[in-house]
Amino acid sequence: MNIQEKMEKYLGKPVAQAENAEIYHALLNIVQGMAAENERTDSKKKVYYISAEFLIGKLLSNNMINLGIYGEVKDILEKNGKDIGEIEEIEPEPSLGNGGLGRLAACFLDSIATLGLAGDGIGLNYHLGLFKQVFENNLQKETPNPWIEKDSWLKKTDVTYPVEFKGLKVNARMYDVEVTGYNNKTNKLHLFDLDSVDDTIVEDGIDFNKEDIEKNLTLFLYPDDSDEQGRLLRIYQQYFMVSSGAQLILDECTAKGSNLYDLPDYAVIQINDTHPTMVIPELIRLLMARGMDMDDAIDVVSRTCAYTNHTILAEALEKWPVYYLKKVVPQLVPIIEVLDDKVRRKFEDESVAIIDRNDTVHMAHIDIHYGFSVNGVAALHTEILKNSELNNFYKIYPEKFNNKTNGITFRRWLLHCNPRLTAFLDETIGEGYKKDASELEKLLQFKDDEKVLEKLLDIKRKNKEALCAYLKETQNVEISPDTIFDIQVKRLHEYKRQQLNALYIIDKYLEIKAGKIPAAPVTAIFGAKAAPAYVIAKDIIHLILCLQEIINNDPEVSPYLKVVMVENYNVTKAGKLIPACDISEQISLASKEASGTGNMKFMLNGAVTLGTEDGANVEIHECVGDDNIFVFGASSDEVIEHYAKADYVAKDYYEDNPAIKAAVDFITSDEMLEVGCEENLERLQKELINKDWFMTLLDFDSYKETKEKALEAYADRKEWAKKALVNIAKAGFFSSDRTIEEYNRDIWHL
Ligand code: 26Q
Repeated sequence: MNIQEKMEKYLGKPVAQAENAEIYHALLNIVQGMAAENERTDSKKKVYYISAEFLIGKLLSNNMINLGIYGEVKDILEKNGKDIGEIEEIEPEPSLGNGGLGRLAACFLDSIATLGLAGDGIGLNYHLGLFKQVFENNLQKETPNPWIEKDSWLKKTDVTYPVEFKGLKVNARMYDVEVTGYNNKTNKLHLFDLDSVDDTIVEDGIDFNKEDIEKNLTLFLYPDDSDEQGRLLRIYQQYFMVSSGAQLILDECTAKGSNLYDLPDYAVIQINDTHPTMVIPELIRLLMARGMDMDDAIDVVSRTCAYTNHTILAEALEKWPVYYLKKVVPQLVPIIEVLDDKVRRKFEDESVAIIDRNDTVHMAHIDIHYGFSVNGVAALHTEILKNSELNNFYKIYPEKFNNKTNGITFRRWLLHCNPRLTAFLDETIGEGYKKDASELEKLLQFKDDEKVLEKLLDIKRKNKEALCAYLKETQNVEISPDTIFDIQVKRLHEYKRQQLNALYIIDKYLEIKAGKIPAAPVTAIFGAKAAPAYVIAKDIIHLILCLQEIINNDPEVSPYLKVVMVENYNVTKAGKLIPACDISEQISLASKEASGTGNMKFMLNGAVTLGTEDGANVEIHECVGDDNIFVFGASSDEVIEHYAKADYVAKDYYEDNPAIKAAVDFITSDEMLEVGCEENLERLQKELINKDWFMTLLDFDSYKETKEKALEAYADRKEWAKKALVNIAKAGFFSSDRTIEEYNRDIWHL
């Protein structure tokens, strides 16, 4: 049966007569069938990528691309008067992650399957993804974000495991999502869930009531904030995930013939940040329950587990009071105490202890002592871990530390999101780059080819027009493709410095009002969710929304400058924004962004980076050279020194620099107060003047100067097209296929 026949068999009618929703369900069903037929047969050793987040995004089109049927389906739909874009709209987006870390896990699953490696994901089946963001009165409001329908990518399995908490025993059920490889076999993402979760309750802050936990356990994904509320439920979630995952791993390995003493020959567990760290004591506990000595169990587990660190922000490193663990998982506490005791016997240094003097468990310390590998996610980040943040551990275990610079899957972030560029690359350099991303460098030979450069500009133009139409339809904003699209999309966090971009916009607004007309009109586009309890982050969103209202409605200014805050930024919207970008804003305070992966997506789609020497920006800079990136700001060494000496005083910059003063003062001007809330704006202004922990004002001049250079450079269209070409050509290094090959070569050894 061909695909059209399969569709019509499922539909019971011709494609032309079916509704979009019916077609979506038909395709879902067909794709699931094809994916299942392609299932990988297990090899002896397998990697388990365990993560509290898998930000997989919509799956239909990506799976069709990977199965090689996307073009055919698109044609069938077209012939029957249907549009694949409209079918894609029907699929709800599973937002099972906060941002970079969760999206990285999704890209990795794609690459593991594409490279034909045996590797499955283990995570949680949240019923509500990260909240849906709506704007009201220029403020962010959070609303529930359900995604599970009767018919979805989730397949209920018969696999269940008992999970025991203090005073409560539950059953975990495994659901599987198929992970298709590009022209290759299908792996699995295992998501554990409770059968008893109640989707109708949307409340936070539960107590120890058994029923509460049974109804709530997998209901929510926790936003990456430092909110105290609900932290206990997070421990419940984490333990539920790792206990089910550990039981699955032991079952699969024993079924393949492991006697458990040889577990490392059968399994390697990659721990995605500290969220799954309890898998270490839990595995030790389960091995002991199966008759192993504690020392043997510790040794086996230590040779099975590897840890990835994704942050150096102290406030994001997970620490749990022993008292919390005693309340939820008392069975792990004696094990963690032994692990701590062994560390304390070996090392006098208090800073490497697992349980500190305040009876708090440092989760990362468990991973480092009792895992065999510790990796950072970009070269600079790994160096900072080794030389400062984790230096005391590096001195003990230099051989454990290694770098794995992040990557992105080109199937989603090029083939799917940018079909125009993909088709052009196919024609120009052949299709080899789809399996070997380094072949993108073939494009370099066309660096001076006028036709190629024109074509790249033409593709960008069309992508910008498509984005204009999309924003008009979804948000009723009008922007022009004749302006420079300057885009900053990522989670809202002070260290990522959306406020620096906003201060630049205010400065520009004030210049235009004073009669200084810019040479090139700019559209500044933002997209960002702030964690609900992160007050200053929400104030920054408020600032941007107020600027949007003031600037876009000012006839003197809006011909030259517009601001768009895209509502509910998510994976789907990223796919529409990134191909339309001219300037990619990557402006975190140097040393603070572990890697960034948005930076790579923009580069691959021919945007030019305006960025600090932070995270993977440093490697992007090395790849494209000085002429094809705009770099500004204090270096990470300078920043680290400022922190060490505590010598950065924001107020000095505010008082000594008239442009900074004017921009910061504007935050509470009459114009702003007319559209905004005094409380929020004043709080943000005070924060910038009196604290500015992420040194926004320090980099303001350098940012402004460099951004002006980028905007000027844009005017020379041919030179700009060359920059875009070099960025695309050099993006091969940032394929997650390369990253996964390195994980396998250095850590997993599959
Ligand atoms: C912790 C405790 C309680 C509740 C939530 C959390 C929590 C949840 C998510 C803490 C952190 C996260 C996510 C972190 C994250 O996304 N880090 C990003 O990881 C990317 C992939 O490596 C990097 O590219 C980014 O630089 C890094 O910020």
